[in-house]
Amino acid sequence: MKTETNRRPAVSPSRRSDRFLEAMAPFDRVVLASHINPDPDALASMLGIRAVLEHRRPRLEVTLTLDGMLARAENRAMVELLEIPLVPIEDAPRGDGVALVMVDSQPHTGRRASESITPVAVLDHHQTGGNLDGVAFLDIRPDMGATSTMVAGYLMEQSVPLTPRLATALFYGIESESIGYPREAGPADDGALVWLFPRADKDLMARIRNPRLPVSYFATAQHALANAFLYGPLLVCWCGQVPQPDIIAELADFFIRCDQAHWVVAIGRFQDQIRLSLRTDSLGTNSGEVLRAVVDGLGTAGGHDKRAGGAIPLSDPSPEAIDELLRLIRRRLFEQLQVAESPGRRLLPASPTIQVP
Ligand SMILES: [Mn+2]
Repeated sequence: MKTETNRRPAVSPSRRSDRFLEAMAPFDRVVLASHINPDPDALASMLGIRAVLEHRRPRLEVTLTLDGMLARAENRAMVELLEIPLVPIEDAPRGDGVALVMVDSQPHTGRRASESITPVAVLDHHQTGGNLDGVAFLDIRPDMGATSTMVAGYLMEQSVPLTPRLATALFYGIESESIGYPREAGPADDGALVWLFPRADKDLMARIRNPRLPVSYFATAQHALANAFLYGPLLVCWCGQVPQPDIIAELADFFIRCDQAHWVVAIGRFQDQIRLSLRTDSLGTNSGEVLRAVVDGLGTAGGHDKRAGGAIPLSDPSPEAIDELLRLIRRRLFEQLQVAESPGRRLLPASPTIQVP
């Protein structure tokens, strides 16, 4: 009698989480990785996938990794308060029997420090156009507002018991990803938020949302306010040398609420890179594509409808070279956004200072 034990079943399991677990079956270790400088969605997604794996494969070893740094104070608070154990990506186990699972990111999109290993599984909600050759399991759903929403679905499907910390992480992962107006979230995200909220630790959540901020945060905000310029509907702010890279995105989110601006580009220097964040106040334009065109040949960029980020390595860090680069970026922005060339005007006059009262 012919055995068929080595053949895949004629009908694959229909639930995504079952197919994900099937892809993990040959492995005894799993390394979870995300994009560089992980955000709450990336961190929560790793935590959630670990919970799915630990529930269904208790003897599996699962490692969560950190690529780059925890930049935002909120992200550092999340990792500390929820006790998320992160191993630097370069120290993670590798080799035979180890499956790399990538969440909230895709291979070869410029969002990672190294691409030396092809993942076995990729879960993401971005339209980043990664190179997915050789990836056994794919779950990429651009209609989802957060990878955490997809992972919450896996937890529900697999009846994984939800700890308050995991619920807090996933709730914050979705919330922080869908903040602002118009919202980039849909019914699935809202359904997940409704499921998670009663189970989350609201005190921990409040502490994560409101971490203490260093003075350098306010200094960068001051620099950006003093160096914000309007070119028609485009607001460009120069943040200067920044203490951590995510503050550029934070300031872009701050300025897009300005009633004079429909587009915001925040630009700053972090180490040997120029970082950019692009925001728009309406849906229907692909910010990621706009920013990719702006940095074409200079660096990398990616993003969603309303929000995009990019980086340009500085080959020449002299002030003249940086000025030249900024002029080029501005010209390309005008072109991409069809904004007429104009000299630009300062958003704010110089701020008067008073004596220490
Ligand atoms: Mn995300």
